[in-house]
Amino acid sequence: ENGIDGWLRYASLPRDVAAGARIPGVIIALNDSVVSPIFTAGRELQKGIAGITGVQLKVSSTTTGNTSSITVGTLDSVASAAGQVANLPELTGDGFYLDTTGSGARIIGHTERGALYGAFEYLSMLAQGNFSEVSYASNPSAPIRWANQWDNLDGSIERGYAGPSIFFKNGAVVSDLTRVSQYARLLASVGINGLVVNNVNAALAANIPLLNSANIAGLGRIADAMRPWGVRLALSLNFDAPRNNGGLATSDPFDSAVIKFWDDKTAELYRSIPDLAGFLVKANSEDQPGPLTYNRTLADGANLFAKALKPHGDGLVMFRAFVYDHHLTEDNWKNDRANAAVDFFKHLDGQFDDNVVIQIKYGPIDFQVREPPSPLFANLLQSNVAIELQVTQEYLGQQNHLVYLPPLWKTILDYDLKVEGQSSVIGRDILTGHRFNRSTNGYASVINVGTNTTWLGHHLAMSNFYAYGRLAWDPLRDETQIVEEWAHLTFGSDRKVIDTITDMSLESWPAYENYTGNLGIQTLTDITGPHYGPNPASQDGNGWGQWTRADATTIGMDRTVWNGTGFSGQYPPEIAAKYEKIETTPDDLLLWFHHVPYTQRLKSGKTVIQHFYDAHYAGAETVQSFPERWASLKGLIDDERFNEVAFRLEYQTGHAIVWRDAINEFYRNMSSIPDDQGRVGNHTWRIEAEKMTLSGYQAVSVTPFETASGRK
Ligand code: BDP
Repeated sequence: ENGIDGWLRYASLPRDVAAGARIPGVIIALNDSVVSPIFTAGRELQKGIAGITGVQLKVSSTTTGNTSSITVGTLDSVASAAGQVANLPELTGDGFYLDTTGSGARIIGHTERGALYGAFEYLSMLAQGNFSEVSYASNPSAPIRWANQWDNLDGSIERGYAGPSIFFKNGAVVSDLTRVSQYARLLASVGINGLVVNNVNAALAANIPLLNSANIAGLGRIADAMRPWGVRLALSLNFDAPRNNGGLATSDPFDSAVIKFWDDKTAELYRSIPDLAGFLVKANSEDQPGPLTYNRTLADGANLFAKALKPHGDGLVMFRAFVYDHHLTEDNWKNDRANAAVDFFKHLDGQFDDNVVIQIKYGPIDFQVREPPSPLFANLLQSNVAIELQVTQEYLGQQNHLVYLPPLWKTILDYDLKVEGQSSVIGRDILTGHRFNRSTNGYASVINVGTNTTWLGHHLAMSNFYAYGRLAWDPLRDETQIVEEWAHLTFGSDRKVIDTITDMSLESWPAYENYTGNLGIQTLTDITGPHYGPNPASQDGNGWGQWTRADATTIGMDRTVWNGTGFSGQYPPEIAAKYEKIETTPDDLLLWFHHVPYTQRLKSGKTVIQHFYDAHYAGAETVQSFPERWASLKGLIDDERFNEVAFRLEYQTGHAIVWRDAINEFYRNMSSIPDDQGRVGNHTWRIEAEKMTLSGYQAVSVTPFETASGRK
């Protein structure tokens, strides 16, 4: 059990449970083309049922007499093989109908991809020992359900924590694409239908050869490997490719040679990838080129690609709203990176072509442990939008820490922005397209799997991948139910195993927030490096704009309209009014919106500084219990995964203490206010290196000082 099958293990059911199985006699998959998701569904059903129940079924592509069958197809193919389907509920998008009443099972997709999703749903039921009779339709909340990989052509992955790329090596597409089809299988099983395979930083020198003919052929092979799973390939583009690859003097989107370059390149891509899903563009941000470089608007840039895609079908331009100046100066009190997305995009609303989608990070800064929702969701009423999440745990422990993310995502998806005074819940109303009548909205998440057999580096991190797909399909789904289901599929039916993993997972994000950055101050990791360990000092005094504005007496960013950066005014009036005042701002975002003394009282009655101290102790204490709770599962799951997870949880307990003490010491040092419990500085549970007998080592001074005791 090395993790390679993720939640698709199809482990055999315990004998007593398997005894209840009603397995039809044959699988009928109504398309025999090997690239069809329906063909794939037939094979997957065969494999899954054999694993789960031990029954080896035949797969046929035509109806076979009277034997009870599992029939999988689209509405048309099922109707022509077995007659009209009566009382079929409404199907939309990649939706499916699953009917297990009677002697067989019928799986009907609104699209071929939908049929495959229905097969996975049926297998998920069986794998959980559920043989009940069901008859229902399930439709996706939105058409765009994509994953993003930040893979570079040299095989490295930006913010990837599980080894090198499964797609690229040494400047080219790898020859063995086995892992790519395995990845596509996992993606398809949770309803993901598009994958951007390369880094958004497409103008990095290493990535410039992406559009040469050998690589376009390689991308075609990747698309071929994913097609049977209904996963379409998309690419991140370098805005300066006309200059870098086309030998032109400019990349100005209005220049006719530039337009021709993109038209020709797009046509060439479609020859290799006939079902290309589209492009992802990071423009004018963090040193990437873009239309502003040529005095054109961001909309002009996005529409350039939209027009190149248009003649070929339904390809989309995912244009990122992550545009900001990373050379901001702190001298001006009003400078605020959080304002950037609305400042750059609001006035362009209505100017994007209909196949452009604005891809918006969940919060206004950058995947922090807690952020308010991006106000851009309330400011684009005439544009397609998608939310951008991160499964890869940049800022959030890099898969060395267990952090189950759906509770964080839910703070955004369940948020009601009350646009124009009407209910505007981000997941339910905005991303579905219902609120502003959009038909091309949805989801993207940076996943960044690598060649490690665990995919993400930590077996337990896979719940985030699984949950991402589930929530993109249905943002109203309950995060507890999702992790229980995932744990059942991944580790088996033992109740203690499921409950322990579920409880630890649900406690993990609040704990991580507690031992990193509290009250909306952001994660407090280093800013210029790997975004991993504690380094609160690095937050200020740089151009990136993730500032805390902490000094000897006060902390927090004043983002009010009346006195601060004006950010709160980017929300609709009701929301803006709430954040404008300290009294109505919830504690967990206090320091996001306000600059206050360390002695400011929270709604809880504690001061800000004492909350910091207490939260850091509480968070670290929660994760100290993880190894012991995990140890109680020994023998209930396989040793290989048991040991690997135990190792990571043990590491997390240690790193949580490093975090706890580093942040507490830093702010005690800065504020000179002692912990009223007398703990800070005492390093409970810690063994100091300088107290050990060191052989072959010597103590040295450490920067930042607070990450070591006694500064050594
Ligand atoms: C930041 C990452 C950087 C990405 C950037 C982005 O640190 O690696 O390139 O976001 O999303 O969080 O473009």
